[in-house]
Amino acid sequence: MPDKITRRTFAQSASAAAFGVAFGRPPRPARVPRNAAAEGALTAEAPPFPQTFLWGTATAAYQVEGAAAEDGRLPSVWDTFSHTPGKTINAATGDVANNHYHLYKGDVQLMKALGVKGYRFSIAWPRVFPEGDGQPNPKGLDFYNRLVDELLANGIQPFATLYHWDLPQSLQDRVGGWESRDTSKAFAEYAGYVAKRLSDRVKHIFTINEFGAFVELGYRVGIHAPGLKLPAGRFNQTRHHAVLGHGLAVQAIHATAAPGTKVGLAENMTICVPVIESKEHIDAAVRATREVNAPYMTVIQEGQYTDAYLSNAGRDAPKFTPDDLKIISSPLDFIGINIYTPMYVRADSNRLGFRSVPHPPSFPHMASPWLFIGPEALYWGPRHAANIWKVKELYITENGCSSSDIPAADGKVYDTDRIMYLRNYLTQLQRATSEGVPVRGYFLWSLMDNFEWADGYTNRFGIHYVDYATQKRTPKLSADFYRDVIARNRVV
Ligand code: PNW
Repeated sequence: MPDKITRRTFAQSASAAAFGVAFGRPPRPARVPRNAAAEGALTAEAPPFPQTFLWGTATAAYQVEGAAAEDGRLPSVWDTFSHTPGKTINAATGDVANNHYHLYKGDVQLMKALGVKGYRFSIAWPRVFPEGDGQPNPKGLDFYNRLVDELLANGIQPFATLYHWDLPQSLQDRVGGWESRDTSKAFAEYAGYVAKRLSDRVKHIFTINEFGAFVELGYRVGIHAPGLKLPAGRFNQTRHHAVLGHGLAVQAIHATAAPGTKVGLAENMTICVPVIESKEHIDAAVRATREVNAPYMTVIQEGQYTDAYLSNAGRDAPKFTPDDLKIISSPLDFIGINIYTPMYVRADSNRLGFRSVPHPPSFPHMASPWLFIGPEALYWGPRHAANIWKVKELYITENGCSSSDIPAADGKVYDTDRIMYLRNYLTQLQRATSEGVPVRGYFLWSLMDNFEWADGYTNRFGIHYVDYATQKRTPKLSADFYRDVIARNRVV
């Protein structure tokens, strides 16, 4: 009888055991499992994160807010770029995005349901200073007053980023954006203005998000706003003005903010992972970390461009004064690192003492082709920062991944690949905290699907699915996973 065969086949299969299904036998009485492998039992608990560990989620203004022309906001370089034919997939723009500008209260409730204690969002410079400098627009800042109050009323700490790539278009037009020192100065003015008005409630302020993305992709590769492909000399000067803007902003914030306000940055520094965890390769990864991050994190931490960076650039090296370097390396209260993917490094007898090892074609990645899966990045990133630069307070300011995210018949997204990614990365983060690496919190990118820059709305990074036609948000399976991680303060 087919029925019998089916039963026997199932009874022998591992999946039946896993589901606790007992065919043809009376159910066993409930019992306390003796070991973790017992049917239906929870596995042995993973070790916990520190008790005060801060779990959070992150978004950025242009990716979620919409309301692009409301309450006095003027265009940013991303409005211009996304409205230029051919620059984003399906000509997507952030005109409406997730309409977070109007739906923020519901979005705060999504966070509350997850149990997060921190929210990292960014402030749109062109809402606060529509032309970048000159006249401020108090109505624009009011949105962030409302958002911050709503977060605090729900027990969620606000972590504000001042620059997540939406440079006021007027500054691009008038002075060439970050190609000019005038933009660095305007940024500091804006930073001081915001810090003065929000720091009674916002205790952590990030200056700039990801030099390593917006400068490189926007001014050299040309696939992000403002879409330029500058020659090396002008490009290196642009890099310099970006870190200078950061340093000037740190000083402006410290000068104007309420006592106790902490200032940092959120950088996607290249995470150098030793190919094998042996002394020679670990030493090589340390050397590589300083060198490959020379134009941004290293100069910010050390107040010097590395010799190799300057000599490689030769005549194209940035022009700077000793005073610039002092400003750039203004002491920070903490640093944030955005971590998605590793760069593997091995020891080498060349001049630099290391070599990067490219990913072989079969190396697995998530839906975004650049997002290679390397969980150890979440261990080595903070460990290198703490060891090399003696950083005392660290946050993982972004980590997460894209997935195909196709809703099932019941409307839910069963993103087991995202859970696989998060579970493995978080295991490595726990390894770091258990060794005493001072990581104080983790912000999952992202709270919800959003405008993924040049990829438009095609690559989804959220743990809530967004139906853009209705603006309905639905928790994915990964949101259930993250809620459990937070509740139990350990990897589940
Ligand atoms: C970060 N890469 O960007 C940004 O901070 C977010 O705004 C963005 O949505 C998120 O990561 C996901 O992409 C990156 O090509 C963009 O390696 C590109 C890269 C890395 C990060």
